[in-house]
Amino acid sequence: MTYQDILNQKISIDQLELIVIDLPQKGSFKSAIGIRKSRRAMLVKWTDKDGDTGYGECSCRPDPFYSSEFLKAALELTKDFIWPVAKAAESYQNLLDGLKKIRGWQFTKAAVEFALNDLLLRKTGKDLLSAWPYETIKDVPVGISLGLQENRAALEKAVKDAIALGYRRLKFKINPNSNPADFQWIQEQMPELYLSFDANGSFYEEDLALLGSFAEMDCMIEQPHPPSRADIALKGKQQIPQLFSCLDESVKSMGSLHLTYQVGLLDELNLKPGRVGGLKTSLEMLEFCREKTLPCWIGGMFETGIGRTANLRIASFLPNAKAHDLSPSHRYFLEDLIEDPIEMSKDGFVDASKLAAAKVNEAVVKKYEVERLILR
Ligand code: OSB
Ligand code: MG
Repeated sequence: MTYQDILNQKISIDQLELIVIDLPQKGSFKSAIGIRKSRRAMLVKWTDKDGDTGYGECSCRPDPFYSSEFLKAALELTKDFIWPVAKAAESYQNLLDGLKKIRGWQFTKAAVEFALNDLLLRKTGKDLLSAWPYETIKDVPVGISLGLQENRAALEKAVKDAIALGYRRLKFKINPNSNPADFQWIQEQMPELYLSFDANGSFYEEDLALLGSFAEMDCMIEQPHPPSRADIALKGKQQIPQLFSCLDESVKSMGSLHLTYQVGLLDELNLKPGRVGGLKTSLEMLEFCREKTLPCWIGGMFETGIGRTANLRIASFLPNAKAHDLSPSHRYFLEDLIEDPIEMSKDGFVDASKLAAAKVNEAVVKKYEVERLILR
């Protein structure tokens, strides 16, 4: 089956289950967005007329502080606007055409597309990814995203622990209260470690001087400015020529990918398949990055094993990525929702050759379930 065949084959739907889970985290995580202690997410379970099933994970946050999309509203949107589209869809392509009419709501639309793709993979052994005509790599390199730390000692400990665990890249959350001097020792002691920062859009015009001090460190800075403030981003690029900017929140669609690249704001792409609206768009973005030789890697939103598995499979199509924000299950959770938790080797790789459809542990899902809506 070719890629096109997958998009065109006949599909059906009997019911769509929206399952809200609240998965406890091992510890809290602080960024410019806020503090997080558990992972609240919506799982989408698609059951077709033969009783075959597939899962997708909606990885938007419970609040509108990363993007405008938030969990409660994702449920409403799915119930009122996605369900009718899914019910009427006769093919994968049909579903995408229907979803296209819904403006925004990328994470929510993506969850439904991923559920269908997962169903096809389980049912036929073929999905959009296995039909994607490019080579994959076996060992996917993994990086860690480290939250804002209370003080220098905590930061030192976080760095040492992450290095000891084998992570291939360390990404530090920063905000305008962060001090570049707190990070300089890392570069001095470990010159081979490439420094990355993530500001989650927290730097405004009055913070450009501080951003400049960070940029001087020869590092990558993810999403320096709010996604709605291209004006500040353009100024920042003008005033800080050495700024190497990786975009996350700003790239929500093919259109914003083209635009940010064209105007010179995009030096590297953090591709979150949910944020850009789904799997097919993600693959189009990989194609774009390949053509432009634009560095690209897969980002994370603290996904459970369901979302991580799908994201890892996409990451295996990026042979040149330094590392992805795809840390193993035990990094955030005491217990994951899948049968075989994602493991990372001592030198920071996840074996992607064995990845297929995630085996969902329904008992664990039940344990952490807080709400279930059945649409039929
Ligand atoms: O900005 O990359 C981000 C998590 C939630 C929301 C935004 C971001 C993140 C992360 C976590 O950095 C990365 C991960 O899932 O390991
Ligand atoms: Mg980010």
